[in-house]
Amino acid sequence: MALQSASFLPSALSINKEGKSNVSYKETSLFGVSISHQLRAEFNPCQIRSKEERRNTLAVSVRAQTATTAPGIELATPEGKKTLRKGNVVITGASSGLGLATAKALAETGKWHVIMACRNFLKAEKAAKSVAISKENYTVVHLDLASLDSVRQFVDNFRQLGKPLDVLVCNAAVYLPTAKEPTFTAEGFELSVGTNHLGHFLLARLLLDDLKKSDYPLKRLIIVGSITGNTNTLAGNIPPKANLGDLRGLLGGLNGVNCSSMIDGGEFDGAKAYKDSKVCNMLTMQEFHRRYHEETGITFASLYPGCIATTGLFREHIPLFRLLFPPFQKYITKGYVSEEEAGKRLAQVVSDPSLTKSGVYWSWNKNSSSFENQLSKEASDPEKARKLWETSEKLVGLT
Ligand code: NDP
Ligand code: PMR
Repeated sequence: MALQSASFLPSALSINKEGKSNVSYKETSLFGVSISHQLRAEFNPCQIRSKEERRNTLAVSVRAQTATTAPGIELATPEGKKTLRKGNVVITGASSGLGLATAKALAETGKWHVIMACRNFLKAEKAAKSVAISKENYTVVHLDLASLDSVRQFVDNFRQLGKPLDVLVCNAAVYLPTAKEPTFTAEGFELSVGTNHLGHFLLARLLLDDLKKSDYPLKRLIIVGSITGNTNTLAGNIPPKANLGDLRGLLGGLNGVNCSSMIDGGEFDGAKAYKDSKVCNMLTMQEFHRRYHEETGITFASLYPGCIATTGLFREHIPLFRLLFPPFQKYITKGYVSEEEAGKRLAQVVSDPSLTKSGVYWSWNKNSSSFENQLSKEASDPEKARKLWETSEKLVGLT
């Protein structure tokens, strides 16, 4: 496929990195052209909420749930025919974009109950209503991946619902391409890697036990990856490129105080941090596969759903980027997919009985047919995956 071809970077596409001094302005780039713009005021309510406030939100969200007992795997119809019970799927970041479109695609089949794991309870409720997911097909449970306490609390709250876990989809992400300085999670990890990788790493590790217990025939753990983390593609060669190096920044805790906030130990770069986090997502999926597939029968998968250029992922980018990015992807790279189409693709990885192969990074061709894609050398390096796993375990307090 043309877009999956070998490394290629025309010099005209090179991106200049930031200027040094001005606090309210930074240099960034739009499609390879260097431009300046005023930074937005950074305000992240998740970061400033007190523990007390967070506990209250959790209490509210748990109260709003409808507890159900775990049904057996087969349900008898009035005619005595046995049918498969509804599957239960947890989707992180289901309040917008790909996560919401996937929740909708699965819920409307009537075969899935979607647990929307979201940091903003009201936004998630409104989002579910806006795409007409009916009440009996979803439950919102609070999850802020930028806080490991919240991840642990989510797992407790999920278990209190009394539903088995059949599929976990690690979808939520933040992308901070214009940030001049790093911001941090509750535990002090750089926000993009802390949220996209470490939060999901802890969540997936804790919920693995629940997946193991499920009696559902399709048990899956899916972590959303991306083309931009894969340097064996043109998109993955647009600077700044993903590169985890020897993980020295991660080993130091990504705190930006006595060590770098970047995994490779380099200077902070928000766009690179996102791409690095996607490499971590893809490596994590393969390490799960190596460690647990044979023993548990769980299918571990990652995917690149296409370029969904209209989602909230680009909310921190400059307005000009947000204006030009969708037509650029639609008419020039032809890599664009709508949220609806991308949602169907991820829903396919969740529920298609033919996509049972584990350890696969799925992509789709121009006819929207799925195929097993190749990961870059770094994103498929087993030694790096092992080191990432062991370091992440320590950071999230599992060892
Ligand atoms: P969106 O911004 O629309 O969705 C991201 C979701 O993540 C939102 O629901 C957001 O919540 C949630 N989220 C962010 N931070 C946290 C947190 N701390 N705790 C819990 N939830 C959080 O982006 P997309 O739908 O585009 O992104 C979904 C996935 O798809 C990501 O993994 C992304 O890397 C991947 N992807 C996207 C591509 C694209 O072209 N858009 C291409 C390839 C991969 P809230 O609504 O509260 O902000
Ligand atoms: Mg990219 C050739 C195809 C292609 C594809 C499929 C993408 C996907 N992009 C492609 C090409 C290019 N992009 C080219 C030629 C350029 C330079 C003009 C370019 C630029 C570009 C920028 C500045 N692209 C971007 C950005 C972003 O800020 C996005 C990003 O990297 O976010 C991390 C992005 C993306 N391009 C994509 C996809 C899917 C993204 C969103 C990234 C993601 O979610 O991983």
